Amino acid sequence: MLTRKHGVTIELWRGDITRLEVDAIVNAANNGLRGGGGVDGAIHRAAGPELLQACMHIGHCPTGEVRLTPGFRLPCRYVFHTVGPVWRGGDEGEETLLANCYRNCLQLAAENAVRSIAFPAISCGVYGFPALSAMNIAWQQISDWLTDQQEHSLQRIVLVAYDEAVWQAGCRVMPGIS
Ligand code: AR6
Repeated sequence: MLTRKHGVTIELWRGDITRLEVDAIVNAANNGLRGGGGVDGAIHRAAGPELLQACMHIGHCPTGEVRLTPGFRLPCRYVFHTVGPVWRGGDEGEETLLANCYRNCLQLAAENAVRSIAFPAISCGVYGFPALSAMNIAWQQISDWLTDQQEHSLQRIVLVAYDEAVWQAGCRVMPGIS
């Protein structure tokens, strides 16, 4: 499923993010950048042990922020490690923190001349964020960011739906071709 905004192609794609040939993929990491399960585990397995070494060198990443490493054995050039919020019912700033993840990744992409970037559904697995609300935030942030930016390098943004709940939520949130 695909749409366009300000000349940028935005896709909802079903599959494993580690297989995508894009300039940068986003990892849904933890504050310690120590690897883990879910998409984090898949990215570390595909990238090889150098990725964990690079993450350990960086150390810590606050929730909502992002840190960059090379992609090592992945087909992408960069991995953007962002830390989504743990869902605690919605009264602890979770929506703002998730929005920060998307905005900070887009900003980092522009700073590194990234033309294509793929996002997993940050926080929608172990961290328990409701998929529909998370996909709404993702779409809103991408849309607002593209509207705000006069000039940037991005040509393609992929929202990766790995599970059915995220796919269904993405289909509801993404507008048709415009
Ligand atoms: N490609 C794309 N998306 C995936 C893949 C994949 N290979 N594997 C899982 N997903 P999660 P979180 C989806 O739990 O909720 C880790 O242990 C998955 O279906 O990976 O942000 C970290 O170290 C879900 O929709 O991330 C942290 O401790 C989405 O990715 C913690 O989990 C996010 O699920 C972060 O939790």
